[in-house]
Amino acid sequence: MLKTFVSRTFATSPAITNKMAVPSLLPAQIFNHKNWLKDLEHKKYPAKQHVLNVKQHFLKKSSNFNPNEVFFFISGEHLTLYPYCDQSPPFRQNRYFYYLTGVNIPGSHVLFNLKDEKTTLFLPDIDNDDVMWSGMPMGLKEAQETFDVDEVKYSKDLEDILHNIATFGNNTILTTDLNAANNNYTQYLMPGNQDFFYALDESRLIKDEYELALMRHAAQITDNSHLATMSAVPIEENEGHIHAEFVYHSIRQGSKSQSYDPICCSGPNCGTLHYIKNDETIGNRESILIDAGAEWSCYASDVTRCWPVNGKWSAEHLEIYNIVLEMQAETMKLIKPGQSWEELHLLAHKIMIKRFLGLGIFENGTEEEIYASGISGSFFPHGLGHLLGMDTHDVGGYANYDDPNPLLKYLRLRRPLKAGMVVTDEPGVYFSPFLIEDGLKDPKKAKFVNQEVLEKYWKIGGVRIEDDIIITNDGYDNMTQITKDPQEISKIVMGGIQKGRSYFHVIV
Ligand SMILES: [Mn+2]
Repeated sequence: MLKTFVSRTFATSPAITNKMAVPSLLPAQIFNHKNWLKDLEHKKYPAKQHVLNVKQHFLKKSSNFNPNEVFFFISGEHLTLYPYCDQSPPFRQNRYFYYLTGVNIPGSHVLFNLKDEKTTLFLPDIDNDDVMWSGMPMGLKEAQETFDVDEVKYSKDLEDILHNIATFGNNTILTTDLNAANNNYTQYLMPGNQDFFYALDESRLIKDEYELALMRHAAQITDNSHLATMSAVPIEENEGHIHAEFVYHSIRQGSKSQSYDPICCSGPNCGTLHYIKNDETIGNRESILIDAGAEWSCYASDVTRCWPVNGKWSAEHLEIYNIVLEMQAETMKLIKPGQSWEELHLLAHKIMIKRFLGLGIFENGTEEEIYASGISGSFFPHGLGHLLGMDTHDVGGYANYDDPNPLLKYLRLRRPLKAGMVVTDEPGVYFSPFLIEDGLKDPKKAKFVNQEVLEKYWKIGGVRIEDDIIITNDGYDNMTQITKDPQEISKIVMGGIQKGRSYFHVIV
């Protein structure tokens, strides 16, 4: 029997056997299915190295403290309840806490002594009610074996320990902020120190091999989920079905959380950058855009693909798709340490302008004049890409949302590339009435736009292509393997359509 990737088939149905001739696009045939997690077996999340990274960056920056009198303290997230309700929102660990511990247990804390470089993890006290409802939590011995920390204690010891540190000499206990998770200890803590934030963010900026393996695994789940979604058009009548398909396949692969709310749009909705309504009927619209990424062990992936609903690209859709593909390919080629990200972002604008002149959407000016007018920002309003890590828009990019250059305003990464960073390369071209009409109000911009030609493109909404890229010592490594070749995409979509609705497991 065909070992099918779309595993929700009715394997015994004779109808399926008849359809065996359809070329099956199993991920194993497309992706190099290396098991990245295998490399991590018998290794701990490198929390100790992480806390030492933070210390090193902190000492380089901070001259206000005697390092022998400084402690770092961060509380992980607690489980909170919805108001007037005994249920809690999905648990999402504090990323700074996770970076220093690798611990995903609600109600934990970490303390680091810069002088002796000792890390102490505090687990939540055992609560009999919790044990009844949720089972026995991890104990001290198991935690010591599991996590890369020097010592594990229960939280009941924390008050005395912090009190002793804070009342001795000139000690300072730095924390990020005062919040619900650390409000029992606020009197001992100094929040908001900018050097501490700087040290945390600079450390998180550069990913080590362990973190990269987690991210590669997340990217692999995402590749498979995009492939599944792209090949199941017969059961995707509504944008919500696309959303459901992606999440279903992510969970089947062990990823219970998405890195962010999936953006699943059709037709003109593809022009809304963070469209998350995901609830309209696709009907006879021609374009799909899905921006979705599975999360693995608190590490994110973030990938966007577009496809034609019936598998056949309309001329306009393919024209725009190829422009975005070129914007991505040309910028990606130049990715290496030392490269200015602003320069790549602006290069993507220049490519778009050149191709828009070719299509006749832009007219009445040279590439330089049109670039200088800023009108390209109405069609490519967001940044070329952002840092990716535990957060989808990861720390350390130092965006300048007040930049007087409107083309750079929304660029979330404003520093030269460095080996060990992970970035997304995600150019896009959109036909959003809101953005374009706003641009057309300015006659200095409007004169370059042929509105009659523009008419043909509204139906597409937009195209974005987004991959997850590791900056290496001499270039880059693209973690994203799901195809972006328009012909291959066509084949995958049509392969799914040929299988017909009955091929898929769908109850309603
Ligand atoms: Mn992104």
